[in-house]
Amino acid sequence: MACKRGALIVLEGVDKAGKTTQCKKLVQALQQSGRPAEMMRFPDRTTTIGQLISAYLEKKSELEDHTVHLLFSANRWEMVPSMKKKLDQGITLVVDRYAFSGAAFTSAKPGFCLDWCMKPDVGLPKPDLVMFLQLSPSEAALRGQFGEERYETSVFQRAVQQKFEQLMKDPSVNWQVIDASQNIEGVHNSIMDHSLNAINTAQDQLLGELWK
Ligand code: Z5A
Repeated sequence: MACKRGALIVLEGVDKAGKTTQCKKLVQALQQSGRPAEMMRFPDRTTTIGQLISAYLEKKSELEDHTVHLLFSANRWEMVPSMKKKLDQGITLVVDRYAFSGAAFTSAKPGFCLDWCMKPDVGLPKPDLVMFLQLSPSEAALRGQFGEERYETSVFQRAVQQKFEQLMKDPSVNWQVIDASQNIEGVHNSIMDHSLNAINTAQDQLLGELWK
């Protein structure tokens, strides 16, 4: 490593928990404090694979459930070379959803187990910090109706939440639960504290491999 590496920071959470809002605020705050930072999001709908996923989420196409699961994972793997390059350059990556969403969403479907769903993402760059934005379904409902996309129903979101709870029991991942019912500034302050700790710790450590 020529310089101290950046940290890989992931935000996960249920629908409308404020992930995108907080990723943007975090990147802005880090940049303003002189720390190089960039935002990424999964799915990344800009690539060829991402466009297949986007059409599926928008219900413009149908894909077999295993197939779309593997496409979500491939969409992460295709970004790994550029992620590693940026982290090596000292850039902190703030990521809106990652492999945990992949495993939680597919394993909430009938006939899938969490173990199988995690397999395609084993070995991805391991986040230095994963913050789960916790918000009750009633509080999420106050933030507006569900959209038109696939998966945006309260029954499915409850099943996804349970899968996230199972994933959070894994001590090999640095999970932090954030109370997302606070106002936007309050949530941001908690996220900033955890992120600064992770950035300081990560700079002297090698990047790990997820679930290995
Ligand atoms: N998916 C999958 O199946 N497999 C995978 O591997 C991956 C994803 C990676 C992608 O959706 C879908 O793909 C997603 C999971 C699945 N399906 N679902 N559901 P996406 O990433 O394109 O969009 P999203 O993640 O569903 O966005 P979201 O959850 O709806 O929103 P959010 O990012 O958590 O929240 P937000 O956009 O920042 O805020 C929502 C609203 O709340 C907005 O009006 C804000 O102004 C407001 N807000 C935010 N924070 C607050 C606070 N603190 N107080 C009050 N109001 C607030």
